Amino acid sequence: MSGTGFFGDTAPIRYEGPQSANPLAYRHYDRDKLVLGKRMEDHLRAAVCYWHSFVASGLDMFGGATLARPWFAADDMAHARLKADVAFEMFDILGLPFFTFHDRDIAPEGASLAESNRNVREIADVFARKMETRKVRLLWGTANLFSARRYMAGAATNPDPDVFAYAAAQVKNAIDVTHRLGGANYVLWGGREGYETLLNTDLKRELAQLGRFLEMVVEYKHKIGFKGVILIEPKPQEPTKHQYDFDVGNVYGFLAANGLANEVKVNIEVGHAVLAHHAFEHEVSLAAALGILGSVDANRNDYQSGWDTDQFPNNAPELALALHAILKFGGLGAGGFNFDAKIRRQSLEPADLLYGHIGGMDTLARALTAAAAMIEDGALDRFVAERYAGWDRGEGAELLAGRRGLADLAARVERDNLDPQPRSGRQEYLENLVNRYL
Ligand code: XUL
Ligand code: CO
Repeated sequence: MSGTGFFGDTAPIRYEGPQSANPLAYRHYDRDKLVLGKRMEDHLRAAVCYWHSFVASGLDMFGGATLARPWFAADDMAHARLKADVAFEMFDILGLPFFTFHDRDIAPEGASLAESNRNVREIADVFARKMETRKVRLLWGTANLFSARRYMAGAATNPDPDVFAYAAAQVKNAIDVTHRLGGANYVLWGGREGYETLLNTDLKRELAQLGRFLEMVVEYKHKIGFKGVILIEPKPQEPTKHQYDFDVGNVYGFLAANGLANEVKVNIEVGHAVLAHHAFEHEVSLAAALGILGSVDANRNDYQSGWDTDQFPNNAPELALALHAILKFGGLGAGGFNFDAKIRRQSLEPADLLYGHIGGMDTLARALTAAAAMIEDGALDRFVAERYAGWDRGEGAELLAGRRGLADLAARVERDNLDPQPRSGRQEYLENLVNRYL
């Protein structure tokens, strides 16, 4: 037993292969294994997230905390340090390459924003020291602009410009800290950037405020030389009735309208896609097509309750289709797979945190392996390429290049008596093909 002793004498989790019955071993996640010429670890760039693992207490809408953690005893700096110690012990045990956090996850709120920001910087110093002797890196940092009462009517989209200013001061500090820790990205999730009712909401103003806020974030990033990617995380609703960053399509429109489509990408969460009535692979494919695919918040939702349940991923077929889209796009670049996932409120033991992450990693590894097989075999991609081949040559290519107009086409169709014959879309054949890789 070493350090805080929270995880007892648990040894670092190792890859033991699919036959292993050891619940504290990876059965599919083999970090050094080459997949399409790249290490599994470098494909997935998995991150442990601070809030679900070290802040969530098991509280739900009907009941209070169920998880007893030694660092819950007081909301002060000493307990924030203890929490950091345990967090890094878990990073060591899991051997995952990244972590993520909100400012409020890591340090207590002070009597003023100056004090709160100072607390965050102090714990970031603790992180920096721990990172000197470890390989673990920061995938992204973010600011919590949704829990405090002051943000109940929004942060950037608040009717009161003082709340906008307060949020800006908090975000500046969070970007500074992310920069200082070498973060690969910075995330903005607008949980309160929306409305409860249009009866009290000036939608046009709020969208303009949100645009200006994002512009300020991008300006500041360049000013300090932060090289990480700015990411927006779409979510349609919850906590508010409607959130402006509804889904990938909405975020793209917002970025394009504000001239920021080349500056900002998206962090796509599986459960949020489900809440927006999209398949996860739809959101990933759309972001890839629009050139804004940034990172992934890996989890799964309970399809029955319809809530944002943030469960650990265990649906390899669902993730395999998204990973196929990601591999076709050329990978996530600076992004990765952050486990925006928490253990259930009856999962009381420290080991439950490990089981959640181990299962999540094995699910991602299985999905990656299946997606790589789809790419290597090439049958799926060949089918689609063949289906659209007409657009690569002759009149199809001329059309896209803008060298034909309505009148040209009308003349040609009538002259040649054109009568296009439909071809099978072969959905069942393709579904069977996908099942061969899983
Ligand atoms: C909330 C959510 C957040 C963001 C970061 O649904 O996903 O935890 O990932 O603020
Ligand atoms: Co998330």
